[in-house]
This record gives sequence, C-alpha cells and structure tokens, in this order.
Amino acid sequence: MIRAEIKQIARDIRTMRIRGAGRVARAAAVALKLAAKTSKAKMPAEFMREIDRVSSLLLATRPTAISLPNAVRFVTFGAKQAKGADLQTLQGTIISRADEFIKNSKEAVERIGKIGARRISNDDVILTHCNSDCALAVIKTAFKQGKRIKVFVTESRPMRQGLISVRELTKAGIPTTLIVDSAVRHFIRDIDKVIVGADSIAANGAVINKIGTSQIALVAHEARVLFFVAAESYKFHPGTLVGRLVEIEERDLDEVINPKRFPRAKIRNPVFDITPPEYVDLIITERGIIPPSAAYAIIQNLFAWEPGEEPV
Ligand code: RUB
Repeated sequence: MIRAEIKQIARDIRTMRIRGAGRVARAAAVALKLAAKTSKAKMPAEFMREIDRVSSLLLATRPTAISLPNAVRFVTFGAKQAKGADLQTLQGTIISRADEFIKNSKEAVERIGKIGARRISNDDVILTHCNSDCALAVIKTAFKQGKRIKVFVTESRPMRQGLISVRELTKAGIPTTLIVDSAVRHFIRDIDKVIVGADSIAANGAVINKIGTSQIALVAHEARVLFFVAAESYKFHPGTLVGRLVEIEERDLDEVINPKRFPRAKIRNPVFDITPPEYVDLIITERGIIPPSAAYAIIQNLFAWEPGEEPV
C-alpha cells in the first residue's frame, strides 16, 4: 500500500501542480524519503519492494525529464548496493540520500545562477521561454549584481508557464516584456541572448526542453543571437550514451483546446522538443560552462554503471 501523501505527490507531478524538471526531481526525492520514513515493513526485502513500488509510481508520471529517473536512481542507489543491510540502515540510507539530493539540487541552481551571470553584460536584452528555475537564476543573479538588463518572455502555449516567469521577474523588479510564442522572430533583432532550461540533455549535446524551444533556437541561429542552456548535471541523460531516444511527452488535448469544438480535426499536443547541438552555444551547469559537444564527457564522468547494466 502506497501512502496517500506519496500518491498525491505523484498526482501533482502528473497534473503539473509540481512542474519544471528540477522541482519534479526534488519532489520525487521527498516522496521516497516519506516512503522510507513511514514504512511499516518488517524485513529489508519487503522495505525495498515498497521503495521499488514508489519509484515505479513516480517514474510513470512524466516521461521526458531525465531529472526524475536520475533523482530516483540517486536516492535509491546506496540502499540497492547495501546487500545484507538491516532495515534501519536501508531506511537511513534512503532518507539521507534524499536529503543530499535536495540540498545538492538547490545549491546547483544557485551556482548556475552565479556562473551564468558572468556571461550576462550590462544592457543585455535576454529572451527566455517557459519557466525554468535555472534560466531565471542566471537572469535574477545578473540583475542582483546590478547589471542593467531587460527580459522578453514567451507565453509558452499551451500551458502558459511563461506567465509564471513574468510574475517572478517582475516581482524581482526586472523590466519584462511578455510576447506570444509566434512573435519571437519579430523581436529577435532586439535580443542579445536567449537563455532556456532543459528537461534532458543527450550525449550529443541535443537539448530537450519545452515545446517551441527548438523554433526559438532556429530563429536565434539565423539572427546570430547567442543561445544558452542552463541545467544541472542531473539533466544529462545517461541512456542516450547507449542510443536510447528521449520520449517526447504528449499531453491531454484539452490543454490545447476543447476537442469537441473540432470533432473532425486531429489535435496533437507534444510538450517538449529537441534542439540540435549546432544551435546551442553553451550549457551552463553547476560544474562550469561547457559546449554541447562536452555532454558526452559529462555523462561518462557522472553516471557510472556496472558493465551489462542498462542505464535508465
Ligand atoms: C518546464 C520546462 C523547463 C525545464 C527546466 O516544462 O520545460 O524549461 O523543465 O526547468 P513543464 P528547471 O512546465 O512541462 O514541466 O530549470 O526549473 O528545472
């Protein structure tokens, strides 16, 4: 039996009450910690079965952001390795790994803010898409450092997460302009730098982020505007090293429009897209700034697995 609070976290991720790849990952760590803390299991094997069930529930919520499986793997890793450990040790390991993940994740966003802000100059006009804590950390840190900047934010249809960014940026006192997604090419000549987040980054440096990101990258490329991605290292996708493709989530059609209004039309709602590495100038991680071609090395360094064991 999975506790109601844990099921609620999974539901909140699925329905996007909890959203954004970093927040989703931290919520998964919270859910696993809760499962470990409140477990009534009497034996280690029973406890690990419960943890597996909670992991599967979390992993089934949204398919695209690799931060979620990477968080689950990080939190459960120690317990899975601890063969023969007693129940208390296993519980303690899950709880401390969850705390460690959450702490590291928050620190990573802060560091990305600081590292990325060095790439922002006075009078820069920045465009961001959707709502990414990492991208906004860069912008807000640069502004706090006293850099005079302006920001354009795309609405980000269908769920309009751009409005969250507008609220956050204006609350911080940053001059912000809201535009519809299709206005990017119209305004691109006013933009110095594009900064977006990522849900997954593939071994070849391709960036998977909110639908529309790749169109913005294409427009930026055409206009020779710099295109930055801000992402913690747990957004890098180990499976892509062995040819795994990133699944692009397609969500409810109601998010686009009530399908009953157009009964004869097919409606599609893919919510992420893939930006090829050629359109990405640099990736800002908590470990430093890398070109997209270094994604392979990051994945190799960060994600160790046993030979024969399939990475997620
Ligand atoms: C959010 C989105 C964000 C990334 C990175 O999509 O695409 O750019 O998740 O965000 P959704 P962060 O709203 O569908 O979750 O930097 O906050 O992890």
